[in-house]
Amino acid sequence: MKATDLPLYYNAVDILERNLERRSDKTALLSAEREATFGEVASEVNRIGNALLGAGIRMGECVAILAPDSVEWVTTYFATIKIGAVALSLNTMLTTDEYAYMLVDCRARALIVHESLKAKIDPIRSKLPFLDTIVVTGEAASASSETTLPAFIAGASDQLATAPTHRDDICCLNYSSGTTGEPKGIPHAHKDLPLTAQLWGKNILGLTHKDRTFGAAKLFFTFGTGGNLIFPWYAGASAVLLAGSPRSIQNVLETVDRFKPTVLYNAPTGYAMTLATENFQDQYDLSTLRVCVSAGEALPAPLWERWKAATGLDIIDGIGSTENYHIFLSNRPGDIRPGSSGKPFPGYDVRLVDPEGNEVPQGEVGNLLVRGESAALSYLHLYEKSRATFQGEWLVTGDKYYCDDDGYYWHAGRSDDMLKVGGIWVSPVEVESTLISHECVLECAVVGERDAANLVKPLAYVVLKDGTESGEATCEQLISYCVEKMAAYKRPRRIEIVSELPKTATGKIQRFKLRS
Ligand code: 3UK
Repeated sequence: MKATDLPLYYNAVDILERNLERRSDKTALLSAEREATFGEVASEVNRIGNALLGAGIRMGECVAILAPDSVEWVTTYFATIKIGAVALSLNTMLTTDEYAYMLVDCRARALIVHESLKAKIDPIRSKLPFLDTIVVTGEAASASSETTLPAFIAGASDQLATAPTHRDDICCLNYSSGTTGEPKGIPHAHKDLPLTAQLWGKNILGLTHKDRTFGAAKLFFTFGTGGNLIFPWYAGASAVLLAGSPRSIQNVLETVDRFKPTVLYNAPTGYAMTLATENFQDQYDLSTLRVCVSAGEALPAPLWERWKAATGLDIIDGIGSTENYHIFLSNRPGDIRPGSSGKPFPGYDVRLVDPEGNEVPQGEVGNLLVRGESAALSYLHLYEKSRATFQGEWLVTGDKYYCDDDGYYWHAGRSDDMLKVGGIWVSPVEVESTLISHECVLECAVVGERDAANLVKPLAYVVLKDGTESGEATCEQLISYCVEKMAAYKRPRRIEIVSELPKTATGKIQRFKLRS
């Protein structure tokens, strides 16, 4: 499938509405809180869409969603897309400052926020001149003085015409962490949703209307939005949503046991954590699963083998990125090389090049470039970074790879210092600036350290100020300090107190020395 196979004027609400003719009464979403059929979702989408129009939201303007995975997340998302506005999916684990940056950067005009996350937005409301509509969702929302979702859509019609969007118009925006601070806004077009659904969801994963997907990857990541919403619906399948934390492996296993999905998405850590749960196969019924998917960071071969031995299930590891919307290099059912990211598949081409841009010899490590029609065209408001990443047809992934003699691609690290921890970006620079703001820290450097499952976790080398106690208590205190100041997943899992850091003659910290 090519982008030009889609109508010139195309709106991605099609992913939902294509199911109305034949499957209106089929359950589209399942969750502990609520279930909804395609018909019910579509009618709620129309009501929210009308309410957003009533609030003055125009085509191209941003509507932010900050909520746990839920039916309301999904209805708000598609309502925004249907009226031609841009759905901003916000990571629920960030800090107030990060939300301020994003909401200002994209000039969000409306925000749908869950009651449990509202406190993170309250302190910055006066700094958001464009944000004039805030709608609160959740059980207790009615007790607050804010507009609740039911109040917002009260009286709104369930009939709504689709905005005449071009297939290249932007429909959604996600922010991805940068090396040195500002998150990068990544805008995707309407066309990118059906394209990735067809190219990977249908052609590689083989999704059909008989499937039921579940992702420990949250909807606010495109790994989750694509894998656990867009792709199943494109194929007429249902999706299972989990509002709770996927970090609790019990939550994930209980959800599988209860809602019986056929496809499970997770990051490598999720599989490692499950395997570390004693007798998980006896406690939870996983027999409905036909295949598992791993992405976010490389899945080590031993983990693949242990999962296969414990469950009989294959894990399809594929590398994707927010810039490409989803997976662009992948293993596939019946053709898996454990430990590798598989092979390119129709719709995407890859190249491995040296720093000068020349193809590297077979078997050697090179920088991975990818070409495909689902790639974003630039970052929002970041001219220099955009030029470095989006080079004409080719996108610079920042990953190092080599290709074995049989054509399978193997991840060989990043070309920047960024870490993928539990499938989510952690910037060592950000963790370092947090640590350095602590009164006891003189200098520090953060690198990735491999744990028992061979997955990367942040490790901080810290030089303390004179007179500071260098015991375990200080390390614990520094870790708690990080949890207070940043999203908890960014905290160093271990702190090593050292008397000095290795440096170049010009005083630059030599991270590579610390890594070895
Ligand atoms: C790394 C992998 C080795 C790699 C994502 C699937 O992770 C996703 O998007 P992000 O923008 O990060 C992209 C970067 O993460 N990575 C992802 N998957 C793998 N490295 N093996 C893998 N299987 O560094 C890549 O450049 O957060 C993954 C689908 C949608 C996504 N957004």
